[in-house]
Order: sequence, then C-alpha cells, then structure tokens
Amino acid sequence: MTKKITFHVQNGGSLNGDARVAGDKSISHRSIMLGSLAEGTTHVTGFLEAEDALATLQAFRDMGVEIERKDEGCVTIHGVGKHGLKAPKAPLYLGNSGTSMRLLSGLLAGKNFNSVLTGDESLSKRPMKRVTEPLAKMGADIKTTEKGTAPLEITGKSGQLSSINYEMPMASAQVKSCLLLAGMYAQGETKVTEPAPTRDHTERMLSGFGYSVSVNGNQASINADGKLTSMTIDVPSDISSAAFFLVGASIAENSNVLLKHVGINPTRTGVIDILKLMGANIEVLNERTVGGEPVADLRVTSSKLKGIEIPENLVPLAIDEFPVLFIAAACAEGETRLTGAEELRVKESDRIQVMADGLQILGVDAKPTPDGMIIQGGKIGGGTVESHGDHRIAMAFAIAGLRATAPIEILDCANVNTSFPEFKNIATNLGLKLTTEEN
Ligand code: SPQ
Repeated sequence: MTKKITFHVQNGGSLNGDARVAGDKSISHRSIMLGSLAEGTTHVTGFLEAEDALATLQAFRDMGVEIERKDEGCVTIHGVGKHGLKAPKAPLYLGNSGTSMRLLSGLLAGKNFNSVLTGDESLSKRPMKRVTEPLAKMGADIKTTEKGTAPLEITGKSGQLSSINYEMPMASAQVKSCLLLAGMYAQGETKVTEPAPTRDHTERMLSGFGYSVSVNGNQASINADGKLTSMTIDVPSDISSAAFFLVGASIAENSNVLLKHVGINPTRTGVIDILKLMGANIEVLNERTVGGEPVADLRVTSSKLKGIEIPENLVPLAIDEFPVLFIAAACAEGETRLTGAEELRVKESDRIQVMADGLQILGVDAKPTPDGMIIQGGKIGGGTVESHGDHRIAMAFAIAGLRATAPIEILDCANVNTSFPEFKNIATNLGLKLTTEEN
C-alpha cells in the first residue's frame, strides 16, 4: 500500500530568498511525446522528475522508445519517428495524470496497434468523453466505462482516421492537444477552435520540432503531411508551481522572494494578472526567450491584497492556480468572486468543493457556486483539512499556514509528488514551517 503523507504547518512566518522551482509539467509531458515521435535524438534539460511526467516517460518506454535519464532533469530521447511506436505488452498505467491520458488517446487512436490506458482512482473518475466523442467523429474506436471514464480501450485505426473541424465546448488545452495529435494521422486538415485561449505548448512545440501547425485566432489546424525532427529543449520552471510562492510571499509579512527562470508564456500568466489586480507586488525581471518559450525571473514582496471580481477571460489562463488563489482571496480585504470556472470541478478533485470545505474548516467565509466561489477575506484559523489526494489543494493549504492564527494539518498529501516533489524543501528553505509525517 502506498504511504499516506500528512503535512503539518506551524502558523505564521515569512518567505525570503531565491528559488528555482520544478520544471513545467505540461512542457515535460510534451517533450517526451514529441521527442519519441521525432526522427533523431532529443535532449531535454529541466525535465520535471515528478510522477505525472514520469508516467508519460514510462508509457513511451513501454511502446519501445529508448529514453535515458541522466543527471537531475536531463533526459535523452531516441526518437522512433511518427510511425515507429510499438504495441505495448500491457495496459499503459498513467497514474494521476489527466494530460497523459487525454493526449495519448489522440496519439494512439490512429496507430497500427491496440492499447489500453489506465490510471489511479482519481484519474479513473475524470471525464474522458470530451476526447473520445470528437475522436469517434474522426473514425477512432475507443471504449470507456459506461460513465465515460477510464480505462480507455483503443483499437488502433491506422490509415482510417479522417479530419474534423471541431468547435470545442469547453476551454481545454488537453482536448485541443488530443485532437491535434490525432490530426497528425488523419486524412485532410483537422481544425480545432477553442472558446477562449488555453495553453499553447503543443502548437509551439510541434512547430519547434518542424511540424507545421497553423494558428489563426482561436483556431489551430494540422494535417498528416509532416515529420518531426529532433531538437534540444530547456524546460522552464512551472509557473503553476511558482504560484504557491507568488501567493505565499504576497500574503506573509516581511517577505521577499525571487523565483528564477519561470515560464511566462502568455497562455499561463493569468495568476500574475489576477494577483496584480488584487494589489500584489510582482516584478517581471530579465525577460528572455528559451527554446521558443518566454521566461523571466519573478520578484514578489509582501503586499496588502484586496478582493476583486476575477475577470472571466483570465480563468483558463490561471486554471490550475485557483486553489492557491482562493488562499490569497481569504487573506484579502473584502470580497473575491470567481465565476466561469466550472472546469475546476473535474480536476484531480472537485477543486471548488474541496477548497470551500477546507476554507470553511479554517473559519473562512467561502461559498461554493456551480462555477466558482465567493470568498470574504479575513482571518484564517487553524484545523485539519482534507486534500482529497489533490496535489494543488495540499500545497495551497500549506501556504495558508503563513497567515493562519493556529497550526494547519493537511491530510493525504502524497500526490504532491505528481507535480512538485521538491515543494517541501523549497518551501522550508524559504521559511515555511512545514513538516511531514508518513503513515
Ligand atoms: O494532467 P492533469 O492531471 O489534468 O493536471 C492539471 C494540474 O492541475 O496539474 C489539471 F488538473 O493540469 C492540466 C490543466 O488543468 C494540464 C494541462 C495540459 O498540460 O494540457 C491542461 C489543463 O487541463 P485542461 O482540462 O484545461 O485541458
């Protein structure tokens, strides 16, 4: 049985110092996927050595790709070309990772072999119809459970997929990416239109590997005539991991933190915009471009936050940062309202309900709504909260300790290892009074 981890956070303190947080999870997944399909050898540095990205890495090894792990964050992928993957001998186990499962479903739909995708308890509850339905329209054959969840049983339809012109009902980079990857094996031009911009790493990285993707406003198009050529990738730090310290240093008094080499792709920087609207002091320094992705150092110092109505256009650009943004809202003066964020209900946990429950336990006036939350800023108390095995919930409540009036205990935190295994070390080095207990 896997060990349970409990976080214990002493209340108070401040955050000070420099840190380089873990590599970007979205880019790490895609570097393995595209590097495997490329011709030649792809070298990756800054790769996120956490369970989610390693699940993708293992899946491609299981499909015959030779992938070497060298020093921390250094990965070499010996690409097998667009048609070189081999049938896996057993179901591909993708752990907690929605990105792995949804992107792989598109990639494997048009292969000349069958495959089965499985995941842990949380992933096995997440909706997969959002990818299997449009893929079926392209001619794919993927069986889900009756509830539309994993395991996914994929019958490879090599040479039989046709293109689709798809208007996505929700803003999802995973659905968009899944269909673009399927489009690499479909006859004709696959066009995917999103209702609002979402992270565009798949489009950027395909282009970086020399595979043509045309982007016109909210529409991305791809066809089957292309090949990927190996490249070198330097993965920036994940703004979704940096977000915990952007909020932490904003809410804790006497704090001053420099977060280095953070990816600031404009489809990911909603958290900076939202915090600045709330009055945070965040400076974006030393902006540069690394391997096609914008990167910067972020300086954040203590501030007095105020409640706001979060603009809906920023929601998809900050989608993974809401657990910790709710903590910022709980420390702000006045009311914060989030709307248009119903997608939060289908993440690793129902992030609206689980955060509202935990905030209420800590004495915060937090009202969940179908598509968001209304939070009255004020005092955060102490207590025991449940993370429901969701890494971002666990880390968000750890950060809440900085402003709490009593210690906070957070249950079921092992999944922090899915995205940010170094969280405890970095957080405690900066000043968070966090200890862990294994049982
Ligand atoms: O991979 P997974 O489990 O879906 O991870 C999460 C996260 O919080 O780490 C979501 F729960 O990030 C997703 C993100 O929410 C990663 C992602 C991507 O890499 O394409 C896209 C977003 O999901 P979606 O459903 O909006 O496309």
